[in-house]
Amino acid sequence: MAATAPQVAKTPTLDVERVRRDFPILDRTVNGRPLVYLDSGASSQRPIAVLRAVEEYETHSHANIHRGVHALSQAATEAFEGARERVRRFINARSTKEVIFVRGTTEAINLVAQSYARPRLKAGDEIIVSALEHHANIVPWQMVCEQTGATLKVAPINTRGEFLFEEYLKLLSPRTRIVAVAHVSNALGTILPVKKIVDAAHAQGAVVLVDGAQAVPHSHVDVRALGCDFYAFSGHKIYGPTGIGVLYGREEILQSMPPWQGGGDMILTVSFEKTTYNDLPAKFEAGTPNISGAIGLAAAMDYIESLGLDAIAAHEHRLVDLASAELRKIPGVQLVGTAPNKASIVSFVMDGVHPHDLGTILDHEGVAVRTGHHCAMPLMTFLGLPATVRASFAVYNTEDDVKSLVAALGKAREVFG
Ligand code: C6P
Repeated sequence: MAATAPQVAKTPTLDVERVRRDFPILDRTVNGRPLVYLDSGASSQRPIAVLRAVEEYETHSHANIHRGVHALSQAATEAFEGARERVRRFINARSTKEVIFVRGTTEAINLVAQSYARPRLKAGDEIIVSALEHHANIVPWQMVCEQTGATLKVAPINTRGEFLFEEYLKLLSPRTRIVAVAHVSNALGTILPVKKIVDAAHAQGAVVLVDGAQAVPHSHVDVRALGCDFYAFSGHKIYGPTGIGVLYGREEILQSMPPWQGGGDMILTVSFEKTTYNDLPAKFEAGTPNISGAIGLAAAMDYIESLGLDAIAAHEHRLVDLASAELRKIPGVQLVGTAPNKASIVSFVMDGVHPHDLGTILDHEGVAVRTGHHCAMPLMTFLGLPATVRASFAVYNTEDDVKSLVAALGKAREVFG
């Protein structure tokens, strides 16, 4: 019998040059140099498909939704609700009732803090966050603790930026009511073991919110497979518009929560004696929403899936590995955050040069990076650093972008001696 050929796993590939043609902004120059955009962790650029979808809607179909019997209002409502269904499929939620449109990750987390946590928590209850959280996943919980007397606990990390799962388990107890963790750290790129974190929290009866702002652009997110109770993300980091984001919540939990904001669309009936509230998801969407934002977000999801999330992830991993290897070769440069399991982000510092000065020099060379504490001041304090330089990669970045970053750092080394 002929031997069967060994199965070789096929790495999905991307035609990056073709992808780059979808992003007109990448053709521009900055300070006389071709733009090298390495700040997609802050906000990614939008492909023509998203720009067109928004323009098309604004030009030809705009009206307010859920309100008019006229054709335009119905078309706008259909497009908006179609976008909700698109999001549902993207994250594999059970129902569109579980997809709440919000302004972004920050608003999603505040909604959960004020509508889920505030009415339930009391002195003696505990909320656990990790040590690497963005301020958006710290401050809303601190506010709830002030309002209710609950206590905030911090699950530690090590100096490589890895989440210490065993230490987290020690913090969990029947007092734990909420666990709120990032899926991917915005400052270091660490991928957290979210499924394990969720399972352990559920075993103690706690609910889990996952801040997925830095995860959705880089990997398949399946909220049902993760088993999380809430999942939050922003449109503008996933090639969509600003001012739109998503809160996923498990239906039975969302049903049990009171509305967060009051106004139009979230009501069924209003009288001065008694107001009744609309069903999900409208209950959490008071007022006119960002209609074109939702439509743009849906177009971004179509775009990403047309390229393939596996191909995107594999491409970005190659760039992170290349950048990490090249930066390690530069004298005086230290990588910050060296967890083996990382997504799309390389943070670093250079001896004797403040990250802001480095960022300015890189900008002169056309290289856009983010410098600072990355809205993660407690993480910076833990690492003993005021700030880092962060290069964050997206589907349109290339090996040449990494070379430009390295060359610009060489210039900085010359300037600072
Ligand atoms: N991080 C960054 O450069 P908003 O601003 O609501 O869209 O997202 C807030 C947020 C929440 N969680 C994480 C993990 C994030 O990365 C962000 C936004 C940007 O890292 C801007 S500070």
